[in-house]
Amino acid sequence: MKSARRLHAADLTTQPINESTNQRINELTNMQLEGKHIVVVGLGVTGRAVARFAKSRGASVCVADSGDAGALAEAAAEMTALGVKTQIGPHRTEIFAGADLIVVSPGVSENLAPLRTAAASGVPVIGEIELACRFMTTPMVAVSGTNGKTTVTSLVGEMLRHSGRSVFVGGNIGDPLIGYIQRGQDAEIAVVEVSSFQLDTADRFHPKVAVMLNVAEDHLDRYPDSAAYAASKARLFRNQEPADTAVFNASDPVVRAMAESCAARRLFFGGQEALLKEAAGSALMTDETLVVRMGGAVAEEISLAGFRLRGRHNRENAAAAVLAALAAGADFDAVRTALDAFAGLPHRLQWVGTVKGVDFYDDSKATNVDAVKRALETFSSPVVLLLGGRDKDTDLSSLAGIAAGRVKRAVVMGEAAARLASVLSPVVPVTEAASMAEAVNAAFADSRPGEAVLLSPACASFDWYENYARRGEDFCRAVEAIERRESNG
Ligand code: UMA
Repeated sequence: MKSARRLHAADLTTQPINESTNQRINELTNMQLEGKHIVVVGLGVTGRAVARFAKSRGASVCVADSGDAGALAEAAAEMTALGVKTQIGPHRTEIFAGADLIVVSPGVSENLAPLRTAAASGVPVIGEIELACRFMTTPMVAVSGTNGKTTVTSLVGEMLRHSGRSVFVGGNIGDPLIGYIQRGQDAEIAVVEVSSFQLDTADRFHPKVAVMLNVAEDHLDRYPDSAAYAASKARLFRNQEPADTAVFNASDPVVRAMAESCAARRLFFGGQEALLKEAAGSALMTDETLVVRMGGAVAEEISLAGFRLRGRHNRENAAAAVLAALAAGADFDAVRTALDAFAGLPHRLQWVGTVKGVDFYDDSKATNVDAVKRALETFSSPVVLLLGGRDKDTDLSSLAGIAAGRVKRAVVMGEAAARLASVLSPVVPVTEAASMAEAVNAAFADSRPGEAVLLSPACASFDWYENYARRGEDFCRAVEAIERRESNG
């Protein structure tokens, strides 16, 4: 387990790509991919989109993936049909050595030994976002943070659409930016969700509006400590200028520290008026409203009475989205309409059914401790909590304090089951389950009418599933099986 240390301002500055490497990238990306040899790492959503793009620009492309050939057969066949080579199996140094450019997927660490060797010999190693932003002409709103990114990205997109703008919504949300470029960049504005992994390999990424929602402990299997993770997030603002806008969560100390060194116009949201006073614009949250002030204008009130998402964290998401959308040209009426119309997203504290008075919620996207805390805070009734998966080396100990008084039983599963059981058993009864169906059945057996069963795993899904969505779907299937059983019996 890694210890978190305090964040220092120096942590928030990262080294730029040096000038000679940058020149090489420019030569390649000034529409001159033709005839060049590009190696793409990862045959997932990103790698395939990069390969299609590079191939369409006349490059010779090879995609390397260290995964299992059987699981990747379909993706590999698509590439072969396009004339793209694939190299499945452990990454081999010689594959990378002959490249003119290497483009890594977000899930691939640029610190892999063969990539470091290639970089040391002068081959540029960049991420998909970096490649994309060399071609991007559409102005961007970029949203990052540990939790809430997809909700806010979607909300901003809706607010701009309701304002009559044509919008591309993509990035880490699932539709890579490079795919949008290949399709011809036909939107007036792009709203892009960006992860720390994507920011790590992006140097020239320059959003007109950048939003940082929160920074909590996550991804410590990829970063040496929490400060390194926060430094990676802070890269979101590094190319912003005074004509740009940055939106910060005033209640989050790590996010506030990022604002100190940001050159853009700074907008803040939060629940404490005192923290918003110095801002160029702000959204003050109360239980039922947002009081929005942009520049010297008179404050405008936005009611949250019709906003259907639960919890304080979702009011924060609404506030962030409102500021970002207004900064990107949305109007107040459209913002209000979008907030009222927004029904939430799958696998994010999503109600999936009620059986014999027990409510079931799928929060499979809660892949870190902070997200579980946010979810539990929205319940006033006792909760049976289902959690577990791959724990990403994060500190799980604070779950005990979060669960105490809120959780009546924890059902643990997956690779982290034993760690979770040792953390939680001093405060709540714990059951260990060997499958999702077993976990859901155990939870239901211990629940009474008026209570809730919540899947909010605090861990990644990759021990048992392809991704968090598949895990959420498995949870929903188990709930449906109980529904059928109970209605028949
Ligand atoms: N692989 C290698 N070598 C390695 C590691 C992985 O070859 O060292 C291969 C794997 O075998 C696999 C492929 O890389 O076949 C997967 O690449 P990837 O993990 O980058 O996945 P993509 O399908 O390209 O999806 C990525 C994002 N995934 C991650 O960041 C882990 C998706 O975010 C994103 O939607 C998509 O690009 C489009 O931008 C997912 C996510 O969990 C939802 N993101 C994290 C989060 O939100 O917390 C950051």
